[in-house]
Amino acid sequence: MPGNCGCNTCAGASPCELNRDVCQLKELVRSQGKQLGQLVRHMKMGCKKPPKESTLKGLSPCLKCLQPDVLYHLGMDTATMDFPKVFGDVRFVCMGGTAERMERFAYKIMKELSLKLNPATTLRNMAEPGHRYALYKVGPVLCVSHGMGCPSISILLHELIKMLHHAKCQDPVFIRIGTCGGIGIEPGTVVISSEALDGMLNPYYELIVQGKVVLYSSKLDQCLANELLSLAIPCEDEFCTIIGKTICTNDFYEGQTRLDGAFCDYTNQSKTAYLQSVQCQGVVNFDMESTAFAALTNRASIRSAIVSLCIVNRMEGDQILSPPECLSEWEKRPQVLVARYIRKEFLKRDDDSDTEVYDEVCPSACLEGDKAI
Ligand code: R2B
Repeated sequence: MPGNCGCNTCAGASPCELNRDVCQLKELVRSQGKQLGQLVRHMKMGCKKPPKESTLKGLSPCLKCLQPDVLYHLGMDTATMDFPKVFGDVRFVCMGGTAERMERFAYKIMKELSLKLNPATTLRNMAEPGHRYALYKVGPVLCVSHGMGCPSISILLHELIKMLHHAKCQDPVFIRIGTCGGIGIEPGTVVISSEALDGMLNPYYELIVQGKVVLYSSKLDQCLANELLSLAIPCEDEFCTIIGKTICTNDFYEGQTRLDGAFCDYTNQSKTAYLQSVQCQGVVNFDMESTAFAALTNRASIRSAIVSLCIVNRMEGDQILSPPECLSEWEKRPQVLVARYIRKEFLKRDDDSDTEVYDEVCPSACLEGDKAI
C-alpha cells in the first residue's frame, strides 16, 4: 500500500518518521550546498589575480614614501597589518555618528547578507587601539563611527581612504547613515541628500590650507542617490523617504539658527524667515558632516551618498522631544534602505564570475574570539 504521498517508499511510515526523514534530507541538501559554495569559492580564488592597485584616484604622491603608514586615529599601521588581506574585499563603507549605532548596523548587515558568525564570537571594534572611532567589518562591509562635525569625519575619511588604497580595494561605495534636523518635514522621515551645501548654500567644502582658503566640490553622486530612493517601498515601508538638499553647518546651535543654545543674537522671526527662505531653495535638512564627506569622497573618485533620519522638524521647534524608544526605533529606517542597497549589490556582484563568494563574516582579525554574544 502506498504512503500518504502516494509513493511506495513511505508506505506504513508514521508522520513522525516522515518528518524526521524530511529534516535529514534538508540537512543533507544544506550541507552539500555549503560544500559546493566552498568549492566554487576556492575555484574562483584560484583563478583570480589579486589587483595591483586600488581604484581610488587623486591620492597624495607622498603615500608611497610612507613605510610604514600609521593610521593614527584608527590605531593601525601598514607594518603590523596586512591591509590587502584584511581589507582587500571591502566594497561598502557605511558611516554614522556613534559607535553603538554602527555596531548595531554591523549585526543587521550580517543578518541581511546571511553571513554567519560562530556563536562563541562577537564582532570586534578594529579601531579600538586608536580610542577615537569604532570600526566593524562584516564581509565586504565596513561599519564605522565618525563622531560629530566635519573635522571629525574628515580625519576618519583621510585614514579610511588610505586604508582602502593600501588594501588595493576596487570601487568601494561610501554611505553616511546619519541623523539630521528636518526643514518642514516630519520627524521619522528618511532623507537622501541630493546636494551638500555650505552655510552660504554653495556646493563646496572650505578648508584653509597654508593660510589660503581652498574650496572643494561637495557634489554627491546623483545616480546613487536616485538608486537609494528607488529602493524605498512607499506602500510597505512604515516611513516616508524623500530627497532634497542638505545644509552642512559647523555648529549645532547658532549654525543651524536654533534659539535654544547658550547664546543667541537673533530673533524667532529672523529664524523663521531664514528657514523659509532655504526651504524655498530646495533645502530639506541640516547636518554637520555632508560637505566634508562629499568633498573627500569626490577627491578620491569614490561614489558616495547620505541617508539620514530626521529627528526634529525645525519649522516647529529646536529641541529633540521624541522619546528615546521612538528614536531608537526610527534609527533603523535609513539602515533598512542602505541594507537593501547593499544586499542588492552584494547579490549582483556574487553573480559576476570574478567576484568572491562569502561564507564567513570576515577574516579572524575582525572577530572577538571566545566571547558569548
Ligand atoms: C547630526 O547629529 C549630530 C548633532 O547632534 C551631527 O553629527 C549631525 O550631523
